[in-house]
Amino acid sequence: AMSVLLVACQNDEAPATGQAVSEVANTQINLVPYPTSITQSAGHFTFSGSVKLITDDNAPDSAAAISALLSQLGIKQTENDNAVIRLVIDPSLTLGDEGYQLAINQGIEIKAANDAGLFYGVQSLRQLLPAKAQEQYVLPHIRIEDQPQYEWRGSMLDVARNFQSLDYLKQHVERMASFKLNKLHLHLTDDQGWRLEIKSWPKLATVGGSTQVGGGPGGYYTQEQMRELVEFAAQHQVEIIPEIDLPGHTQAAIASYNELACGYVTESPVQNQCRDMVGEARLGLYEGTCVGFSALCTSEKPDLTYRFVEEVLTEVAAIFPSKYLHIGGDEVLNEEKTSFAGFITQVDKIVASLDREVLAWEEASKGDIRPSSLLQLWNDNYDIQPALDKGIHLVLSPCSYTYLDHGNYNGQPETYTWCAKEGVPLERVYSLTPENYAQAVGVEGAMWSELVRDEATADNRNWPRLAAIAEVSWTPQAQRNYEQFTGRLSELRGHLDQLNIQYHKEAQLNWQ
Ligand code: TNX
Repeated sequence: AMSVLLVACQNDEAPATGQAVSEVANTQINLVPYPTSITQSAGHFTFSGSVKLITDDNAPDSAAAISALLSQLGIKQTENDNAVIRLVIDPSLTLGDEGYQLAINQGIEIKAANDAGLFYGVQSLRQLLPAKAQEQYVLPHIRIEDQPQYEWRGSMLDVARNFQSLDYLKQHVERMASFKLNKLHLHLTDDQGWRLEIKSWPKLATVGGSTQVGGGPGGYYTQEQMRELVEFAAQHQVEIIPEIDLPGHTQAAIASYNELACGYVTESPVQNQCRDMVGEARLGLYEGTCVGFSALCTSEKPDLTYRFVEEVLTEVAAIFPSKYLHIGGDEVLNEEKTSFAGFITQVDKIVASLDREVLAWEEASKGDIRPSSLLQLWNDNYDIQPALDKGIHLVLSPCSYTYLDHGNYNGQPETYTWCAKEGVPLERVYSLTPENYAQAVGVEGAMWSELVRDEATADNRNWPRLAAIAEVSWTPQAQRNYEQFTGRLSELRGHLDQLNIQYHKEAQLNWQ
């Protein structure tokens, strides 16, 4: 009772900055993604260099997150402080698996039914507080109730075309978490690189991982490193979704084990400059950017092919605890070599035997996969209806809204334009309306990396557009408004700086 009284006294003080209370009551609340409901009332809560922090023993991730936030701002934790921040698990809350309630009044209290919800409450508090340490913090009296509309709020990194360091992946996880994104899809294998150690097929990594687009050293992750990432991500409420792209996009595997290939390539790859890929199959490493030419030789060598797939996926499942294993399935131009539909059906059986579900690109709808599978939609006009009729749900990555390897603006150098001639600007990303798609579980931004050679470029392509992906997947349509979104996001520039993000200096956010 004593401390409650002290807290109350502290909050009756006028803010040192001298604003009138009525002004504070109208504070613009710069949260991205925008929460379900905000109720602001007159008054403010003020604290300075220290707080008393009470966390919940059953919620280690949110406890770590709030401690990290306080130490970032140089706010000390003291036992008998008047200012109290409290995180409490309250199983009676009905805000879903990820929802939370954040109340700022006599102090700060975050409630949720579990650690994930509390963690997201902390992320909101992080955005309400200034990016950098200040002498005094003044927060409006506010009550936020919040929960996501969609369970899948994803970011895909293509680490196959160009390798990214483990440290960069961890950084990316932290940045995602601060915008409440929760699925990091790693495109681990492709023609230009195999990035995951597989102990039963060791050359996949040592040979298949030894280069990248344009040449260069490539690289791969050991299983131990990936386990470390999985754990780190879980502490940030991010699930790692591994993708092993099959049966096409497999040149790195073929270069490692030539016997996986048929002798020749029949279909010509889509792009004109790739016509000469037809003919005798390549057996070496590939550093170009053609797609669709490589394939496992399922039709002629089923035993070898399925043994390969089963041994690889068994190791993958042992590293990554995700419910879904992404098996690729995109852009196979030599369908008869791979017996494409039958192959997908068979791989689903392998995945089922591992107690997992299939996630695959939309073309995999040609196979007979379980209704519990997910398909990732990428062509804006693909006929996915037959899969929907089976009960299959969708991860939405329609390329003209979510392909972040396309330009932030019309004509941005080193970007693709095949899906959208004028690029995929922030406003375009924000205009995606997942509510218009049946059976969607959420949205994912895809950052293919043929043209992304370094971390600065990866950051530039992902940010700030991933913030729009976060809002369209978290916030219901009735509460989305581009003008307000840019107003809020624009104010969070310092927070992006704090995360060392080398974002695109978006003109619509006045970030020049
Ligand atoms: C298509 S979309 C691909 C990738 C490329 C990308 C480039 C899809 C499932 N596959 O292999 O990297 O275009 O934008």
